[in-house]
Amino acid sequence: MSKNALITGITGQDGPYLAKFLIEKGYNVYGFLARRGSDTLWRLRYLNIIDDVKIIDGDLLDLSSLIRALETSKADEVYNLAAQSFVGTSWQQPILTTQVTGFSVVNVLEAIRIVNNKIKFYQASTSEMFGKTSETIQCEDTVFHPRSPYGVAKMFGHYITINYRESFNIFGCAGILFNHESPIRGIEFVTRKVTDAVARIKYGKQKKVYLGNIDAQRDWGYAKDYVEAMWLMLQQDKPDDYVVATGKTFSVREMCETAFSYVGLNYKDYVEIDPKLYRPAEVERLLGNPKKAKEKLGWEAKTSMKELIELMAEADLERVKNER
Ligand code: NDP
Ligand code: GDR
Repeated sequence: MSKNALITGITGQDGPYLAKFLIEKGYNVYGFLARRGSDTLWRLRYLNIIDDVKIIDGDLLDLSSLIRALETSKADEVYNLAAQSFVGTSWQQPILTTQVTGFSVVNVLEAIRIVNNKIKFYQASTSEMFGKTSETIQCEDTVFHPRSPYGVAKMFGHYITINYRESFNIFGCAGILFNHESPIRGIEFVTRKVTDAVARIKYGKQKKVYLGNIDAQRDWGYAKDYVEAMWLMLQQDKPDDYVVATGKTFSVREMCETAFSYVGLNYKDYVEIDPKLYRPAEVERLLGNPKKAKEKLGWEAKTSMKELIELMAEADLERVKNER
């Protein structure tokens, strides 16, 4: 019999990639959808899965809607991807970020305890929790030192997942994912901001792109590769936590160089620094060690930073070309 999966954050970047992956595995996929004033389903259309995902209305802040979603979907697996996920915004809306990205995780876990504590649970933890780390390469045991309200909120989600595993025997796994991107990445994140700008500059629709700290370094992978790791965690005999990363790090500057040279341009002619885009506290460098995921899950990243940025630039060139 096919399994049922409920995905929160179905309208974000990762939700649709995970939904597509699970549909291909034969799952019945339910998407938990927060009501917004405008249409937020464009990514499901982009991946051609809009008719294959069953939508259930609800909000992470509303426990009753989570309980109803678990009952309606008869979920075997829950992937909690919903969050206020933009680090920059978390200083402007720290309380909302704490509630949605942090406290809401306990709502999902409580709903599981109430409805069926055999449901397997995936929590979207993050490398942002490492923050101001002194380790040159970060693994599951590296001490956390978050630098943003977002990172702090995610730490709550991380530890409450571990706590419900230890307290109530819930099959809860936290994936500590490093930055992952794709052609459907939100435009506010730096990779997509740059690949979109590259396309607009190439077609004469934009002159410059304004960035903040371009010396920050990140371990960037492809979202399509990373959703498989989420699923693999829930297929193991025992719940556990895993770092998911490529094991390579690049500066924002190097990422810009890659994106602009893809269309034959020099990033130095187009990138301007806007000090307003500097963050109140920066995470200077992240580099993940995916050894445990490789050994225990048999997972490894398939896409390099260069391949990723080029496929994103290609998708943005196509989009901008077709714009009226
Ligand atoms: P996105 O920001 O693209 O998506 C976030 C999703 O959460 C959206 O579907 C959004 O809905 C939904 N959401 C926000 N608030 C609520 C709410 N109150 N109730 C229900 N749904 C809500 O994130 P990604 O897809 O990039 O990331 C998925 C998860 O993984 C997030 O938790 C993120 O923090 C985490 N993560 C991401 C990494 C990355 O590099 N992408 C790395 C590590 C962790 P709407 O569109 O309607 O606002
Ligand atoms: P991050 O991603 O904060 O790592 O969080 P983002 O792409 O926003 O920033 C990466 C780095 O680039 C620097 N930067 C800029 N960032 C943005 N957005 N815009 C700019 O103009 C700019 N200029 C320089 C940033 O300062 C930073 O150092 C992402 C999110 O998906 C989180 O939800 C997730 O948990 C982490 O990745 C892992």
